[in-house]
Amino acid sequence: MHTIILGLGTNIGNCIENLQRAVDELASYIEITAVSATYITPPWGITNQPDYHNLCLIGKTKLEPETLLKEIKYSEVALGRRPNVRWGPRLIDIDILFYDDLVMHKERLNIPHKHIPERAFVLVPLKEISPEWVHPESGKTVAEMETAVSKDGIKKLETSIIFGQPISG
Ligand code: A4P
Ligand code: MG
Repeated sequence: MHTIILGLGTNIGNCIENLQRAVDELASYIEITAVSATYITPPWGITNQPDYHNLCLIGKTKLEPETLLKEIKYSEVALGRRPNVRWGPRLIDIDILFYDDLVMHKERLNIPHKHIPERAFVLVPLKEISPEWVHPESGKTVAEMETAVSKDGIKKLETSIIFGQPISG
């Protein structure tokens, strides 16, 4: 089994519901072992768009990286994502942040995800669930990277996303 870390973001519609549905969908092919709290974060990249809700999760999977990306892209569409501009508003965005300690740079798949060290919206939730994870290219831990970024405007929400429990009803 491989250990993977995913980053989820949304800034359209009912963001908590979007994240819960995404986690439920991912649980159909990833064994989720930890989910961070949800954080409200200022938009990065294109700044004139609504704030995001972000979280990170850790999971285990047998899927190879390309197959995992394909599944994730299907999931984004199944959850209702429509094509949009790069870094623009989205119903759900699921990024592969890390895959074991793999380093792989291809046109359609970069692991680790390219912008991790610059993004508080990734590092703040990630530090909560995996502070000692080491970036395989820089050798820095998540906690070290998180200390180096501005956390301005980031707020932790009290509502938790439920995972690893039988769906009732
Ligand atoms: N791709 C390459 N590597 C990966 C990877 N590790 N994981 C390719 C997932 N996808 C990867 O992604 C475009 C293509 O990237 C994919 O088809 C895949 O082949 P996309 O999700 O379709 O497009 P995108 O998300 O608009 O582009 P990109 O460059 O992935 O943007 P990001 O980095 O995902 O940024 N601000 C806040 N506060 N919170 C956010 O969550 N998100 C973004 C999107 C911008 N600003 C944000 C947030
Ligand atoms: Mg993306």
